[in-house]
Parts: sequence; C-alpha cells; structure tokens
Amino acid sequence: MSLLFLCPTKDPAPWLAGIKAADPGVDVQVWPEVPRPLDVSFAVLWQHPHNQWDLFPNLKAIASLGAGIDHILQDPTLPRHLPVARIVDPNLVTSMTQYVVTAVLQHFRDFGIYRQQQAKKLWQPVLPRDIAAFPVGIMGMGMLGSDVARALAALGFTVHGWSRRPKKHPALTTSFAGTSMLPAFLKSSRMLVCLLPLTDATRGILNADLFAQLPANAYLVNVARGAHLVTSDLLDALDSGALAGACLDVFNEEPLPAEHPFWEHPQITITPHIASITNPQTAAVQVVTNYHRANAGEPLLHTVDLAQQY
Ligand code: NDP
Ligand code: OXD
Repeated sequence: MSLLFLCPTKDPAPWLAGIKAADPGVDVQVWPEVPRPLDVSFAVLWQHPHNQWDLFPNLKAIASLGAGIDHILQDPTLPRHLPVARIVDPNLVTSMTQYVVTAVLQHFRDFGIYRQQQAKKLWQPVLPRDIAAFPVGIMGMGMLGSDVARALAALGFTVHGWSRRPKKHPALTTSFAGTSMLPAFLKSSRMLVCLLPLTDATRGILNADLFAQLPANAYLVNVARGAHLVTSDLLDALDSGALAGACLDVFNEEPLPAEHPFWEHPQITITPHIASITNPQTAAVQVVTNYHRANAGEPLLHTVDLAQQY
C-alpha cells in the first residue's frame, strides 16, 4: 500500500512532514518519482497531469488537496468509479471567514475612499454607511459559507444565504434555495459573496444578468473560482456603475497575467488565491485517515457526490 502525492504545483515537503507526523508508517511516493506504481492505493491530487491512471491499477480512492474538486473533475480520464474526498478543515474555514470579513468591512468602512484620499493627502471624512442598508448575500452555504454567515451576522450585518437546498441557520435572515429563488436573493444582496463550488450549474454564474438583479452600487467578493465570473461582464458592470467594486481572490488564469485589465482597475481589489490555504499540518491528518480507510475498504471522510460535482 502506498500514498501517491500527485500535486505538481505544490511543495511536497510540508505535506510529507504532516503525513509522517500523523503516521510514520505510511509509504509515500511523490510524483513524478513513482518507483512502485503497483503499490499505489490512494492518490492526493492538485492540478494533476491527466492520463496517468493506467499506471496505478490498484488505486482505491482519490483525495483533493483542497476544498474544491473542480480541478479533479476537469480530467476526462478520471476513473469515475473511485470515491473522491476533499479537505474539510477548521483552519480552512477560519481563514476563509477572516478573508471575507476583511473584504466586506474594507468596502463597508470605505477604506478604498480613504486610500485614494491618502494618496492626495486629503482629510475628508465621509458619512459612515448605515449597516441596515448593506445586507450581505452569500452564494453557497456549505462548510465555508455558513461560517462566513455566522461571523458577518455577529458583526451586525443582515445576512441572506443561497444554496441548492434550504438551510436552517441561525445567522440567516433568509435562506433562499434553488434557481427560482435566485432573483429574490440577489435583490436583497447589497454585498454579494460567492462561495459556490465550480460545477456545470455554477460556471459563469457571476454574469451581466446576475449583476443587473443586484441593488445599485452592489459590491462583489469572489473567493470561489475564477470561472464563476465572466470577466467582460464584471468590467462592464463596474464601468456602468451597476457595481461599486469587487474583491477577487480567484481567476480563470492563475497567476493573473500581467496584461489582464483587472490589475489596474481602480475598483478591483486583487489577492493571489490566498483567501484560505490548506494547512498541511492539520489537513494531513485527514489525508492519512482516508488513506487507511481506503485500504481497509471503509467509506472515506468528506466524500463528494460526483453526480452533483461537489
Ligand atoms: P461545500 O460543498 O461545503 O458547499 C457548497 C455550497 O454551495 C452548498 O451550500 C451548496 O448547496 C451550494 N451549491 C452548490 N451548487 C449550487 C447550485 N447550483 N445552486 C445553489 N447553491 C449551490 O463547499 P465549501 O464551502 O467547502 O467550499 C466552497 C468553494 O470554495 C470550494 O468549492 C472552492 O471552490 C472554494 N474555495 C476557495 C478557496 C480560496 O482560497 N479562494 C479555499 C477553499 C475553497 P447545498 O448546501 O444545498 O448542497
Ligand atoms: C481549495 C482552494 O479549493 O485552495 O481548497 O481553492
């Protein structure tokens, strides 16, 4: 039995240390050096090369190195009969909540305006915004979205959630569910946070039609995936004044190319996909647990529903 680390864009060192700390007995092979492919029973993936699967006929299960599995489903050669797990980790949740609260507050408390004033050495207080006029809508009320809702409600924001199925969540003023309730949800969202998984149903969802249904001067925070957002529609919505601004952590192409119009847009704040980075120390424990479960023929923790794509 062997665990394959198939993550070409990640430094394996902290993961190997985390796995060894969780269980020194686990045999780990790090792609592309895989001297014993027939031993591989469990593979951990992040942006993996496709067409590798014939090399590992004894593979029993797959895990994503992060919360999202869209990067795995992009592989048309994926062995679809195998269970796929993802990372669900309290550190990932806390870190995402910190990021979204920061993004929402920097807009709500006018930090953009004061940064511009500072550049011109201007001392011009603007009237504080009324929190009641700034309800936050969270698209995706899963592991991450539900904690973001909790934290924003604790700060006094009215919070609405949108998910596939309705939620009973104490922080939500309203739980909207399904496409039929999307218009009402958008109408109530002066600040919109996208925390949806990337699926066939959600790709390109942040588009002109959606922006047109938000209240005037709405603010967008996209921390989910770049492919949720239609680039030209965001630029048009900012230029027309339909949107006041956007804070973006994820992009269609990462790193964001130097010539991309987002870089220099005064109403866009950019961060380099750091909203919540999987912590190898804590997440490795879950990977090792799933490795043992897969080898024992037991169900994995945090499996995804491949039919729903999340
Ligand atoms: P979950 O799977 O726990 O939650 C997903 C939520 O989205 C659920 O509430 C689900 O509804 C809802 N949803 C899915 N499809 C639809 C749909 N078609 N219409 C309406 N709602 C839908 O995911 P997480 O909270 O763990 O993570 C969300 C995403 O965040 C990840 O997939 C990843 O892309 C991104 N992410 C980004 C990071 C970053 O650093 N920028 C870090 C980690 C994750 P229901 O509850 O009804 O099933
Ligand atoms: C994830 C991410 O999905 O880092 O975990 O985006």
